[in-house]
Amino acid sequence: MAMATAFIYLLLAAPAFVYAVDYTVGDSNGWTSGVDYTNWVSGKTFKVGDALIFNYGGSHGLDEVTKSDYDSCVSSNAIDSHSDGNTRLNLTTTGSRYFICPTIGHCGNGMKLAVTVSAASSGGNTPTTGSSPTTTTTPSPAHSAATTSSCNMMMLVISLLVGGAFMG
Ligand SMILES: *[C@@H]1O[C@H](CO)[C@@H](O)[C@H](O)[C@H]1NC(C)=O
Ligand SMILES: [Cu+2]
Repeated sequence: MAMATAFIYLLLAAPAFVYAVDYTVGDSNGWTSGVDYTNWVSGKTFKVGDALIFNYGGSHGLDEVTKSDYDSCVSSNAIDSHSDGNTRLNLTTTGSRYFICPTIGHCGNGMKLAVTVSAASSGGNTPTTGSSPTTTTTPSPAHSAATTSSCNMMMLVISLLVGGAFMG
């Protein structure tokens, strides 16, 4: 039974990993001069669990800054600075993040990136209430259609596992 329960949690947690995306900033160009990062960002959706990977040469750096410093290309109050040439940033919280290159003139010429991170997809939620595999719960009327169908899916999975546990 413990095995079955562990398996259910694995199934619930899986979507968060399935949809996590590692974004290489600027794709093959990397983090450098002459790339339009506003264009690179457009059409992309960043979610908690995704990561940004910055690849850059020694003439560049990576500073995370406030929006106002991003707007005015000021790196002296950087929240965080990196210069290792291959920086991975895990997006662990929702909200906007701002990055600039601190090398003189680069940010002004467009070497700056703003991303907005939204919550992970709802399928990745982990349950907070213990729905024991041996009890059946009736979806409450408050459930949305989407939630109800995922509840039904859950009950199916649980039934299969409980069935499997008895047979095995
Ligand atoms: C970022 O995520 C990767 C992959 O999930 C993990 O290996 C790494 O330890 C994380 N880094 C930090 C600083 O949390
Ligand atoms: Cu630069």
